Amino acid sequence: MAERLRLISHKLCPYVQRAVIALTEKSVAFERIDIDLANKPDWFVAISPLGKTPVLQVGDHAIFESAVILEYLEETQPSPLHPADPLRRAEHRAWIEFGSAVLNDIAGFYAAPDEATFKAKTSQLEQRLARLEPRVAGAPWNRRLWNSCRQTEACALAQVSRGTTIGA
Ligand SMILES: N[C@@H](CCC(=O)N[C@@H](CS)C(=O)NCC(=O)O)C(=O)O
Repeated sequence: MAERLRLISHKLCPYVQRAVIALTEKSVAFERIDIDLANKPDWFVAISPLGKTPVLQVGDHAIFESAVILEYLEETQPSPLHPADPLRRAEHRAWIEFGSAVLNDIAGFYAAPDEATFKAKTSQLEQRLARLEPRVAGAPWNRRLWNSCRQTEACALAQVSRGTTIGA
């Protein structure tokens, strides 16, 4: 019998969303448990070496790091998300790594302690998104998604420029 999957999550964590998207695309049943990262439960600290979400519990095993969780799901669940061709698969993996860098940039952007850092992070993020845009422009599913991401980014920028994030 297949092991039950539990995704230890935080409601706002974008790394969790990666795992949720993969599980949803593969139509895999899972239980989601949202925790408070500002007050991490002891059981979570015990299973999460880096103290970060997501963690995927598979029976008695705990898999941490979102990209590793994605690889595990790809190897064990139906409906492959990677292409079969090794070269294209390598490209996918490389862009997943790029996605990790973008998520880290976004975290630095939200957490910028001062205006100079905020400007530097904004510029870095814009450069990353400019690099990404041609890769996603032609794909059938993602024009709407991309537009919504740009809107989210614009909202975040507007929010921060109003001073509701920095120093809040
Ligand atoms: N490299 C990790 C990053 C995960 C991460 O940064 N998660 C954040 C929430 S979005 C977290 O748990 N932060 C809590 C902390 O660092 O104490 C991954 O890809 O899973």
